[in-house]
Amino acid sequence: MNVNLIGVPINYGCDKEGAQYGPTKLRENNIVEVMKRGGHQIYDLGDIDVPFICQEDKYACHEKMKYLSPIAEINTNLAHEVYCSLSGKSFPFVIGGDHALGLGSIAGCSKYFKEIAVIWVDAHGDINSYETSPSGNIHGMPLAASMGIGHPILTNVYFEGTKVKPENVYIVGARDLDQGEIELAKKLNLNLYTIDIVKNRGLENVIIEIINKIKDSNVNGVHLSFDIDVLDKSIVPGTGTAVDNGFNVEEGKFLFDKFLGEGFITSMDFVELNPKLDVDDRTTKVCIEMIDHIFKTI
Ligand code: 5AB
Ligand code: MN
Ligand code: MN
Ligand code: MN
Repeated sequence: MNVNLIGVPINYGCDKEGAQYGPTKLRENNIVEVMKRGGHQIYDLGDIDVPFICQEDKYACHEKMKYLSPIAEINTNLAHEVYCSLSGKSFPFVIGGDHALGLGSIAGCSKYFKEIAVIWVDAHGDINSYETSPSGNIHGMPLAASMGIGHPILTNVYFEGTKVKPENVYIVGARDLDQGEIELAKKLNLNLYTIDIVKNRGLENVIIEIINKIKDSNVNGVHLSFDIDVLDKSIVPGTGTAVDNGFNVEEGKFLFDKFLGEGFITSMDFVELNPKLDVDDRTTKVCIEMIDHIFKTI
């Protein structure tokens, strides 16, 4: 398979020093060579441009959302790169950087396929808007914005309107949801598989249910967005919002086996590595191990 590797060295969405070094750190650790081990043709398209914005200007565009305008710009460029990759029959593999980039990936995927499903694997829901966000950090909002909820500057990134219908969104592994997110998930009747549900019903059963639901829906593309904080806090010290009671490495790999083995995933994000917070490169090593597994499975 042809794969386009796209880096997004962004930390404006998490407002924490270090997440912007994710793509460089992964390249230093031979991500391209590791991806090639799966027998794929890898094209490293380099990094999306992330302009420097000083801290003082973080609320320049909106009093409750940090770095709104640059995040929208960066995501527009990312969306087009994802769209062009798909048009050229290459699988987009987007590495972060914080999860604000999910907005651009989904927008590009949606423009190409029209009807898409999104599998959001994350300790968090990332379905806040500026009204519900406790932090003003946009990495907690991309999935809501992709469903058309939030500020128009976010919901209209790349093209006007909704990128993915709520019924086609699947959140897996959530265990740290804000009150407003819980209410929205109820209101939209989202396919929300919290860690409690996954542990009660079994990871395999949950994955099979999601696969069947997606196959029964009329989508043409499936975007898998993987936030490494879905893994347990003890495994990923190098991420900005680590949460305990998460998946172990084997469960993470199992999830990729099942979803990627199905052959219906058409693009992916791999986000939220923060090398500055890492301890002895432990999180980088886990990321490389997962990426190795992904490209041997895909
Ligand atoms: B991540 C929180 N819900 O909105 C917020 O890492 C955390 O992309 C968001 O999943 C975490 O600030 C965003 C408290
Ligand atoms: Mn996330
Ligand atoms: Mn998260
Ligand atoms: Mn995070």
